[in-house]
Amino acid sequence: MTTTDLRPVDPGNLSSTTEHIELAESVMAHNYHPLPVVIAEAHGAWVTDVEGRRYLDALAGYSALNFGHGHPDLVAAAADQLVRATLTSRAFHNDRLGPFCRDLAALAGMDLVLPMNTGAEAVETAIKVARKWGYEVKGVPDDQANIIVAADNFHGRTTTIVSFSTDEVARAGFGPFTPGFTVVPYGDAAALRAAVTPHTVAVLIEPVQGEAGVIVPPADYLPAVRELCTEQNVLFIADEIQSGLGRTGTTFACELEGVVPDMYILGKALGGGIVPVSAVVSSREILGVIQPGNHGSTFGGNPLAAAVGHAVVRLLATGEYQERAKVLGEQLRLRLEALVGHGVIAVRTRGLWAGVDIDPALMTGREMCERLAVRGVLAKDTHGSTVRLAPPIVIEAADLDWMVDQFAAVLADVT
Ligand code: IF1
Repeated sequence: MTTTDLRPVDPGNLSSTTEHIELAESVMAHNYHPLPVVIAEAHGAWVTDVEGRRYLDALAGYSALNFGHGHPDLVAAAADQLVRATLTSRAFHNDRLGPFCRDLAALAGMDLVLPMNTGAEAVETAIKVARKWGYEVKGVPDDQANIIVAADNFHGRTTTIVSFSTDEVARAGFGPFTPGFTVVPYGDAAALRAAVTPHTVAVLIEPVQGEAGVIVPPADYLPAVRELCTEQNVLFIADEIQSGLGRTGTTFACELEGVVPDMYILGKALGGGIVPVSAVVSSREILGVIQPGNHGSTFGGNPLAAAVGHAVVRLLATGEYQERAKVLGEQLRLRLEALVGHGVIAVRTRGLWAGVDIDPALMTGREMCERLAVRGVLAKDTHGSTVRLAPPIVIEAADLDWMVDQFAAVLADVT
């Protein structure tokens, strides 16, 4: 934990947390219910609020900050590119995009990359690619393509994506919904097999479900999905937007089960926490169905995004961060498992990523996060009593211990 690199906070015209929150709430749509912390600076695994208080960031931008706030290599790549060229449009080539896509494809063991910006856009891209592949390669009759998804999924917020959400808060009020999706229980290979029809073009799943509470499927699930998709000529699309790029101790969560999907959907950490960068990465046969005019984006593949994304790929190519997530993840797992029976009902971990179910008789996940914030740890709850812990991979081992100490202290206060 270093304080020397932190400059004094400049609060501008707003001096207190309350004033900032009052302003924000008076001028913003109410689509979030943030914890009452107003962040002004962030370095590595730590953030500082407008009043100079420091917090350990145990959410890491929902894993968009796998490499921490302000990673020197990523900031350097961005700063260098900022003064060269930031946006060209895809109407012209730029000198950053080819090298980025070449190295991202190599990292993923695939052929082609389709760059976009946000995760939801990349999911939409994958859906379009799968449908077009279904009509042109598989021979599905026009407008009959079906994609199988899992219950409790989270893939983004567009109208099509919420069409196959099972979360009523995310979905209700936004119809009419896009047809062409079938929902089956997560982790149940037999249910998946039963849902496949001749019109099925893809299975779209998270290899570990994030929003659902860091749900790790049974060990034989992803291999069974792979086998079924191969056998039935169906694309296996892995949404690795949250699980991918080092978090689980491997480059992709699918690797943990020795499985290679047909398409990876990447986002979050691909932008290094600096700019939104997402991508679909797949084989030439599959992504080759996209022709000029079929798909695109004003910002997708811009040189600033490509420079930062390329720097992220270079960090991952060393394997250093994956290894660190694995080692620290083991420390996190051991420490959290020791809390089971002491206010914690269950813990699920995958690398440096944990879902902790708190005894609902003690408090909600939200209350736990409020109490953690008072103790200097920023985390986010999900579904009632679950708290997600996913600090930046650059976190120091001692800080990781301190984080769990705060978690244990909150529980000790109420048990
Ligand atoms: C929110 C959750 C995390 C994702 C997966 C696609 C996307 C996401 C697996 C879309 C986005 C986010 C978005 C954020 C909260 C968050 C989240 F709780 F909702 F599920 F991370 F845990 N696939 N996840 O996790 O990516 O378009 O946002 O770039 O929407 O409130 P995006």
